[in-house]
Amino acid sequence: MFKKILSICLILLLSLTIVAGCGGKQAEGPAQTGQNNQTGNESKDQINIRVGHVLAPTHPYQLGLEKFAELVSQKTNGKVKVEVFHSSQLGNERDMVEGLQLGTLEMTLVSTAPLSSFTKKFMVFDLPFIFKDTASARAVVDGPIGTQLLDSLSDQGIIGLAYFENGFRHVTNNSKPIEKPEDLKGMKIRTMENPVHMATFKVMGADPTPMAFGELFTALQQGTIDGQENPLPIVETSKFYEVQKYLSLTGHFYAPAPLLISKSFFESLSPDVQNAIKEAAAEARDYERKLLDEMNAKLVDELQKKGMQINEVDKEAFIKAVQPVYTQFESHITPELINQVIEAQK
Ligand code: EAX
Repeated sequence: MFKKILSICLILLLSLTIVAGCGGKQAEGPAQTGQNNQTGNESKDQINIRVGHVLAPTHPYQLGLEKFAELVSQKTNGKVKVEVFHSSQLGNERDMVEGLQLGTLEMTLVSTAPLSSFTKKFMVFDLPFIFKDTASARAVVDGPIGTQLLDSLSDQGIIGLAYFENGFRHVTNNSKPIEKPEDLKGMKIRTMENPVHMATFKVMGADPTPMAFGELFTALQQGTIDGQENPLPIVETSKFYEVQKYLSLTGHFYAPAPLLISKSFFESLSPDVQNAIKEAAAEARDYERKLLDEMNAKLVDELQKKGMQINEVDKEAFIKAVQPVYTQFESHITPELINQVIEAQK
């Protein structure tokens, strides 16, 4: 009897020491990355940054971020390691932006459209046809207006580093070429989760269906939606040409893509590391845009070769049809900011 009690006590003691041993290690692992940085104690420790995005590993988002990682490592003599996660591995765009606020994620690259639910003024960039061409759009986002909007994210616990680019968005679908707004009548078109985007397709008679990017390919494949709208590099790298027949060059929205970092994380870094990150962001932005320009120069031909039927549209008819959207969102964006963006392109 005594022996039995003794062995039970011994087993209990043993398992208690094992449990105590495990408990210590877990706390250390993933959290350390952030925690270590958050405490600003960067002495000899490696600083690890995770940056997430939702697009394919062949898209300029990924290639631009890999360039960013390379530059940050160079500028910090290997002290800062940036790991890039593509294809929504770290969540959809909205999740990742919230992750920056909570400090559970260090960085993300997203289109501006999801930011309208964090700062309404960003909707000025979502207004249809507000930008006349790529050069004008880049000048506006890199100028005082774009900078002011990025800075406005600071109250939300987010720091905007630079504007990468997604680009001008075009409509694809499986039923017919879209030449004028009425052709969209009754079509179920996937949009980003953004009120201006949805209102724009609604006013043209379509049935806007907001959806996270990660669900889009399957929805097109299964035919739960008729079409979607994205820039050509996404139609190519996300293989939408496999599930969509018609591509109509509407160019209705220009999508800037800001590179964002968690404010609490950024402020835990030393000034030299902060500067390295800012410099690398600007250089990688230019690199990403150059890749997009090279891709866009040849994609109409390539997508045609891959079987897509591509058409130009009656742009004036589209611009006329979407004017009510400006009136609808003027109070949220302010007429002053809308005019500033238009004037800045003159
Ligand atoms: O920012 O969701 C979309 O259609 C966007 O183009 C994508 O999230 C990239």
